[in-house]
Amino acid sequence: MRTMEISKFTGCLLGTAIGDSLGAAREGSSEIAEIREIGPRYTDDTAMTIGVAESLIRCRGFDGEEMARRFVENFLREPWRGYGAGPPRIFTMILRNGRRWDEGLDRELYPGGSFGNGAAMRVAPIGLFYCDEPEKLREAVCGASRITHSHELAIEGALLQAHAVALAVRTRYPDLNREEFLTQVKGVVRSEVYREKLDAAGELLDRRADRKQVIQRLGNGVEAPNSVPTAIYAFLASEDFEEAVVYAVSLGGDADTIGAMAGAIAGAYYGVERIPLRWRENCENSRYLEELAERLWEASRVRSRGDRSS
Ligand code: RVK
Ligand code: MG
Ligand code: MG
Repeated sequence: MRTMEISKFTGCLLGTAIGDSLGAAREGSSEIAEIREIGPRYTDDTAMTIGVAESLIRCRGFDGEEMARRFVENFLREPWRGYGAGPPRIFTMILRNGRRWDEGLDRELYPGGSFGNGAAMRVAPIGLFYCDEPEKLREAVCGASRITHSHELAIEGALLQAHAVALAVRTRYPDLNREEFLTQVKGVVRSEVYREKLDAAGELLDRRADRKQVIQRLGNGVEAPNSVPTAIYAFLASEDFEEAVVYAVSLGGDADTIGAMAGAIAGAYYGVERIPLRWRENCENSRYLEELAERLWEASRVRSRGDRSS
């Protein structure tokens, strides 16, 4: 059990970095045959995923103030990771102006807050950590999103992605039932836009649609509703890890992020040993990501043991 769970946690974090690096290296190509090698660097998606994992480990669960501090510190160390427009401005408000993490600071940048995919792209460690506690998962995802993304659509996108990761961890390879997976994640969303997208994903899976139709119906943009369902679809439309991330990246648009999210779900289902060795060896910081996955798994076990004994 231990070995399988750690393999899934590791697959998820490495899968994020690999999908991200593959998308970052894509350079406009949409020909599947040309998308084979990952780039030397991952981007903000993985950098922020690392911040979420580090914070969960250190606090043995979600702590908004500490997670925001981790985001700021990691950003200051590597500001060149290709962050979205909003988060660095929010980090400045926290750092220089002493603003609190839970003030909904993104509402000062976007009317109603940001619905970018930045909350969903980094949420995978929460899906891992709370994989068998849906209520705690929801609470942590909402809190972690609000640091930079308080728009309902960004939060729902992050919830959907976190639940997809949690479900992928709980689904033993090769037992995936694609229809059942889609039905279960659909149960998490409340807004019409996500329900419609997930319904469309089911129809597209049934008729083995081409990429043009997939992009048209699901989207490939930087907005959460135009990328989270697309990443879930890429996972479900594929037969192995490699196909899932290559397909996700081939859809273009926000390729690093759709690649990262598809990679997180696929890695959590297939486990690290089913990720091609050449990618595992060439992925930036892979040793640290592996170590982080193991520590996250240990922290999640300690926490659930603590819950049972209290
Ligand atoms: C560079 C109108 C809105 C909006 C609103 C749009 C990295 C804006 C990663 C904004 C990801 C963009 C990506 C991103 C993650 C959001 N009205 N437009 N209310 N809310 N947008 O700034 O962390 O690549 O066009 O919050 O979500 O790889 O520029 O950043 O691809 O979404 O950035 O939203 O970005 P932000 P983010
Ligand atoms: Mg990025
Ligand atoms: Mg991106």
